[in-house]
Amino acid sequence: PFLLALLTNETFISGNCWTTFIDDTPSLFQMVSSQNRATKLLNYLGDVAVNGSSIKGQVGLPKLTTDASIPTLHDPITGVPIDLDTPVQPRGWRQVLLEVGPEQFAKKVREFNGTLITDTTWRDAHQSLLATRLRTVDLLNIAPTTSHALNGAFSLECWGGATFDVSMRFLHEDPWARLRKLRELVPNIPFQMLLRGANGVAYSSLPDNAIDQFVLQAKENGVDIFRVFDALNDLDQLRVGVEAVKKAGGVVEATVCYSGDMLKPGKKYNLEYYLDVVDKIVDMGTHFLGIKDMAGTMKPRAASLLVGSIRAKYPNLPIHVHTHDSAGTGVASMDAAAKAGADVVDAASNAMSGMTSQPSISALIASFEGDVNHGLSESLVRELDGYWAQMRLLYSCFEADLKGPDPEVYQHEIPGGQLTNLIFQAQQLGLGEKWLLTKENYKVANQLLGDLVKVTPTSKVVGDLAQFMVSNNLTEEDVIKLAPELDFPDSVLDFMEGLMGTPYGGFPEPLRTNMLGNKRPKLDKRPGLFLKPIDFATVREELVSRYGSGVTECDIASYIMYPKVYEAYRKTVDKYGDLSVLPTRYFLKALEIGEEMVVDIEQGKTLIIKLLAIGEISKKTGTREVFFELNGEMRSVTVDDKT
Ligand code: 3PY
Ligand code: ZN
Repeated sequence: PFLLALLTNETFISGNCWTTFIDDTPSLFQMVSSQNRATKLLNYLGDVAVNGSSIKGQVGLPKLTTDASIPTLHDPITGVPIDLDTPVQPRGWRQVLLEVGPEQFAKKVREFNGTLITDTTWRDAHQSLLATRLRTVDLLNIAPTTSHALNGAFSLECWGGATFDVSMRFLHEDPWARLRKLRELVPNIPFQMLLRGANGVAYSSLPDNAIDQFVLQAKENGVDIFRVFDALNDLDQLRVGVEAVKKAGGVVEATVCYSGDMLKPGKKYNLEYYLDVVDKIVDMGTHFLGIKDMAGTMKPRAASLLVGSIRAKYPNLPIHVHTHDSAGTGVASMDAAAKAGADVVDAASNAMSGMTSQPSISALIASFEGDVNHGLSESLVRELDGYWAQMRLLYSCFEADLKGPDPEVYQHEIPGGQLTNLIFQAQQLGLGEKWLLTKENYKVANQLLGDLVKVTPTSKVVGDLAQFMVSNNLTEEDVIKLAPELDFPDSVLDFMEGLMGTPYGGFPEPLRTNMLGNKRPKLDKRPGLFLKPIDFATVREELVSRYGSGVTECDIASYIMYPKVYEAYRKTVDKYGDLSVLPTRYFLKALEIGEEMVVDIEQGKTLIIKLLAIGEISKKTGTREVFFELNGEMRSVTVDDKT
């Protein structure tokens, strides 16, 4: 391509060039790079045309077959259409944060007369309903509208949790680029991320300096507020994340995870337990206290009791409550939390709410009406929602197809995102009838492991053990008796070794000893104390030698968090280029013969691509030639036929 660009360059053809010609003509390289990008994209589209989409978890095709329309917002008072190019008035909470810093920001939120709302649509809602598959392009398309419509929101939860892993692993996107691009379009609303304490956004602990470096990059690339939790409420593990956020200058929301139903007599995790954890979190120092009800088992009366008790003890502590609507009581619980003194509660855009996701913003606003100020406009929230209704159709192929609330969550205590995942896996494996058994065994596995606080990664441990029991036909007694011989899933052994911290009340014995045998050691302190600190210079050198000098601190953070996933992601980018620019329906579905699509691969560089024909399979190579028209010119790519 470089030679072609050179040979068609007018200055070069005219002979009017001298030795600095190449240096003086950077457009030559831009042209080559655009051509390379276009060819790579055709490789992807050709592959989908021949083999169909290979995105993991996709069942069927998107139901939305047109571009999603972006709703026009109207001024709630005058009804006049809002011009998105005019700055949002009045200012949002992010300007407050930037002006006064985290401490005063927290104080001002505490002083707000009412309860603010965090919109989780861009993170937890799609993690819990659509297997975390929402792509950057669909967030960017609605970001300017969101910036106006939700100007009064406390925050947009938009990063961290499973989104980091999934965007690289399954969507072939750079999570950091997502964050930066969204940040540019939303300057007024604080961005919030979910950090799994000493596990970062991974599934077990990393060296402390890896967490520090990751959090610093997250802060510098656009995250304002860090909800930091530890899946076992292990304070030593939590502290690693909290200290990293403090050092990076972010807003700390150290969080207590709420598991089960504390109102049930005899529960291990009762009010006294939670209040003790809260005391320790307060001692640690935090700007906000997070309460994370990841399964949606915090009934309204429990929300009142827990939030009310903390409020009474700590009148100045800002409290932020998170829930899931799995049992159908999410709105009632958040309403109760607000009335008991919570400063912020979580909800999601209506079309992305309910069931395993967060409760609906509009329903929450309706239940606040007349009692609780919240700072949002009901009509703007509704207008914005039109977009998300279309997204549910676009991402229909990742739906777990839940039909209604599952009050059984009070028994099995499966977190929202995991519940969707397990149902989906059971359907995929044709194990519909085994789903009931999986739920049963989840309870059994939880008891075997000592009744854990269940959230990533411990919820995965319990889920993996439950599935292991189902697929090997094991009872509780079998697991206990056969523990020394069984080949348990890695996650279970990681947990038993102590790589996720220490559970409240200690590890279950003798099961721990029997499971680990002499295969694994038993850590008696937090894992970070045993892990060798990362030597960043060496990691940088290694990545530069593989990927060139453009390696950034964000690349280093991605690689440390998920080395194999990062390597695979780089390989895909090398083959197909930056796929994040491709409209979702073409990412997931083949073009029809004769169908034309438009894609902006970079600013000012638009490709018009038409699929012309798919050639016969070559018996010798097993490949097909796929013919396109690219900006009016015929192009073809050769694709392996894997069908
Ligand atoms: C995550 O860690 O990804 C969660 O959403 C936990 O609830
Ligand atoms: Zn959640």
